[in-house]
Amino acid sequence: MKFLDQSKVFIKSGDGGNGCLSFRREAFIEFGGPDGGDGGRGGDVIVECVAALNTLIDFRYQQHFKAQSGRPGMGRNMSGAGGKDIVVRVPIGTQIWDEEYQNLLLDMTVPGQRVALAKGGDGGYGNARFKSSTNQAPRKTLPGWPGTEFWIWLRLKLIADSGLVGLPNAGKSTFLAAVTAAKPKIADYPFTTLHPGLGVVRIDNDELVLADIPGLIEGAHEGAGLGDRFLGHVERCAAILHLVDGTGEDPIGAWRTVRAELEAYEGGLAEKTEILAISKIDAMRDEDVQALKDLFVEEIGIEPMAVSGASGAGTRAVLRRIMTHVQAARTGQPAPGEEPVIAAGAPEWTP
Ligand SMILES: Nc1nc2c(ncn2[C@@H]2O[C@H](COP(=O)(O)OP(=O)(O)OP(=O)(O)O)[C@@H](O)[C@H]2O)c(=O)[nH]1
Ligand SMILES: [Mg+2]
Repeated sequence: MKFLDQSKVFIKSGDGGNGCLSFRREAFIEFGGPDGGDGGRGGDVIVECVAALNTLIDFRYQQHFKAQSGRPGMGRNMSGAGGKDIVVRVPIGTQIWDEEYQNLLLDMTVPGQRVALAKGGDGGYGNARFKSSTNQAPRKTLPGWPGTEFWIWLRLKLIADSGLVGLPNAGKSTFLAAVTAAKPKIADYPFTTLHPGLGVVRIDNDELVLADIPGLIEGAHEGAGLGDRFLGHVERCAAILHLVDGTGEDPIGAWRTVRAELEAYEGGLAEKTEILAISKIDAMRDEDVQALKDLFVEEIGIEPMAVSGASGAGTRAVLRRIMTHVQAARTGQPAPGEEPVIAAGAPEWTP
């Protein structure tokens, strides 16, 4: 799937309605007068930042956003109705650039943030406005002011919904490659991944952004290996997927090492929901996978899931579980039936 992270969009605010030319004429009323009302204001084009979106994919189907024009004024001093605003909903992290891609107009970073990008034109005056002592019957009205129109670029810097953590060689990049269209470098040596990579996972008609983070090793918070400087990319994640190589020598120790680094990192990562999964299960016997699961339960009180990026086994279940957390985070509700895996009551351990 090709991932769209920028889109060109045409916006136009509503024209103002024309002012009205009208005179009061009623039986038995001797002196009518001008009573043409003003035109209504045109609608604005409003950009709104929405937490429930994470791609610009919708702009592939709609590139034109036009607000409604104001209605003309009417007799009896009635103003025309204002035009309806149109709202362009964009994901968090969307930047809005001018047509030439030279000037950053807006940076949409806070859910609920709303900015009127193009104001609607004002309505024109009706002739009632032009009545004066010297002109009791003005025939002058003003047309509505036109709205503004221009092209903009939307550019989305992806923000990960979930991040992959683990020791080097845990199989993080292989997992990302298995579940997204991303093509990270994969190799049998530590620190293959030098920079975070992102991919979009499509599952059950929804999508989420998954980040592959360079491996952590003991002392990463002090700069060992590639350090923990990339963990900032997962600070806003709804859940962390922690992969532990099931074929490794000491999976429990591997888990502890990475946990210790997450705890030492001061971005609140330790409090995030962690989904723990044993990786590379295609290279393990079923009974060994089960024995390792049991060992995790015994040692740290957590039952891990089991996946293989190589064969795809277990990936769907893991993604579904991540998705429940992502959806919950988007709606602000706790994930159904899910407690954070690292619950407050989890057994103590010393790294
Ligand atoms: N059998 C098997 N091998 C795997 C699996 N996932 C990864 N590997 C192998 O493990 C090695 C490391 O895989 P990567 O995906 O590069 O690991 P990583 O966690 O991204 O490593 P770093 O980027 O160095 O942190 C490679 O040789 C992979 O082929 C798997 O599910 N099954
Ligand atoms: Mg990697």
